[in-house]
Amino acid sequence: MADDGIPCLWMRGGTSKGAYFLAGDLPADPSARDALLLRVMGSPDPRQIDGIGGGDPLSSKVAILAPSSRADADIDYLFLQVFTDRALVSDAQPCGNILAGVGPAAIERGLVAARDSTTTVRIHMLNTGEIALAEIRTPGGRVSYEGEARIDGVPGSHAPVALMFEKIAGAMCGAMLPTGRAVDVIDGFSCTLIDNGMPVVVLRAEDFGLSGQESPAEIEAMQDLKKRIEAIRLRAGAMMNLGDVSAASVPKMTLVSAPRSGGAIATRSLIPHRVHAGIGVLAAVSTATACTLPESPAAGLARLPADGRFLIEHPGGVAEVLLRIDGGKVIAAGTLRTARKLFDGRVFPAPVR
Ligand code: NQM
Repeated sequence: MADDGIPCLWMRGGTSKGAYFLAGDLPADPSARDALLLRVMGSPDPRQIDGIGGGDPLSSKVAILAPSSRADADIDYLFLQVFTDRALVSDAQPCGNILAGVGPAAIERGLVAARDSTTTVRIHMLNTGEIALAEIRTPGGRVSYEGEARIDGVPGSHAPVALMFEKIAGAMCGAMLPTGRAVDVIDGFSCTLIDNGMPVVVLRAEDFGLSGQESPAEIEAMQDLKKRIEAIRLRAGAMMNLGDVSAASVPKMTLVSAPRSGGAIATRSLIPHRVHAGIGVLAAVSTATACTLPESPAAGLARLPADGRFLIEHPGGVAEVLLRIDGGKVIAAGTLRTARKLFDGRVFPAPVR
């Protein structure tokens, strides 16, 4: 199948970019599929020069779409992180940014029939088994990417993609607080091990001698800091029921500090070996949720919004997370993203080496 190329949509979803495929266009066997995707993206190679990946975890992502295997969803969506510098493809995390492109891609590929004006797509996220609802603008029954919505980290304005998540607590770790505690101490550092859609370890930046306002490049240059954080991550992964996470892209490590720009909390996120230019969607949901737990190291720093609109400050601006809280518990979460079709064609994987 690869000699003639493989049908592929190249899309921006939120602040990430990825290749969107139909499951039927890829090998059914996961190891054959992953080997092919490494050749599509150009991995392993930090620059991914012989593939379509962008040499960065945020632009080395894959979405695989299929008709839904569940009656309560329209489509199945499998997210795969293709590592840049390692021959590794991981399904061990979801991705809320690439999710923003899934509804438009499903309509473009005829998996979901568009209605006039707006189409709600119910997406079964195979990585976690949870459902997300995406509202797509479809005037005249076609996807429109044009609009007035702005998200930090993306120039210009685009059609809004509203995303709502239900029952995502413990999506990957079995429980929102997999250790049963809102605070744990690892290597002397207080942290919250939390999974409200994405496994995240929330730590105070000041405990590492940081202001929390350092740039991603500054943090990436701090080798000792990265080693200490990786040691905590490996222990946290086991405590979060994720097993040995040495080759996994979760948990994410989020350093929090007091907000500086009117938001709820300021963040710097290691995902886990590069520093995010912003923050992931579901990682932001997990971090916002940690802010609501009085014992969490985040709670003492956070400014909680009265209306559930958490502005999560990050290196590129803010990400807005909407939390619906009932009786002190987060019962639903949402966010606003945008997405855009960048290229529709056939991709030609590098030959087997
Ligand atoms: O947390 C990057 C991204 C992500 C993941 C990462 C994401 C999420 O920004 O839902 O979107 O943390 O690897 O695309």
